[in-house]
Amino acid sequence: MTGATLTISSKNYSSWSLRGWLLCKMAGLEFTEAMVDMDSPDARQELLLLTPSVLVPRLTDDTVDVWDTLAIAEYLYEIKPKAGLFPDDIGVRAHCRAVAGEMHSGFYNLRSALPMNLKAKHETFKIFSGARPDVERIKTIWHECLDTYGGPFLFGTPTVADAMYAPVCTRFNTYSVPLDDTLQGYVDTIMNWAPMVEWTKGALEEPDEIVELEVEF
Ligand SMILES: N[C@@H](CCC(=O)N[C@@H](CS)C(=O)NCC(=O)O)C(=O)O
Repeated sequence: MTGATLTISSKNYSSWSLRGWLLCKMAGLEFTEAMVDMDSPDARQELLLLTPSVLVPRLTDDTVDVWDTLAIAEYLYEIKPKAGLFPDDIGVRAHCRAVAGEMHSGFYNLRSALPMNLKAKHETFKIFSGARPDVERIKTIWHECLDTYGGPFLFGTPTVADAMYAPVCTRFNTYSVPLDDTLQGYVDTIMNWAPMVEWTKGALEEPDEIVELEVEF
């Protein structure tokens, strides 16, 4: 097979698919989407079995196979160095990697208590006490970045960090998490960002009720 293919699952529910897809868009990669068909267990199984981790996203670029979101980010940064996926300055780049890594390796309580669901809207939602420190830590990270680099994205222009936190923006919207003006401004920036608008449109067009995915992602 030639060219790049990104294997993803539900646009409504799969936060890791969203991250991988945003990264490919930000890199300016020409790629084909391979959707895991949630209505067909056989097709889903077949596609997922192609992915060593049995998880999505998975990027296949000619003979190169990458199946972890952070690894996809680093691969895209290497093949598209001018796309700005990471900041130019080495210190700022390290900060960006730390912020992106913190999302990649943590926030389990937030991810399980507030699953991504772009179609849903809860006007009032009591956040499980275990997830509250995650919410507060994310608010702190965002404030530090926006104050230091001046916004509108975490590091000024879109970087890997924004792709990592974009699903959190959708969750804060879905579950009406109270935010101050600065943080709400950041959430609005992400939700109105062209690739995010494109992804959201796809999510809203998906069939309803993929019940087994009403859990963490
Ligand atoms: N650490 C992995 C996490 C990937 C992950 O958990 N993906 C979920 C979807 S959001 C998945 O593939 N779940 C299995 C399934 O859909 O059956 C990464 O960075 O890519």
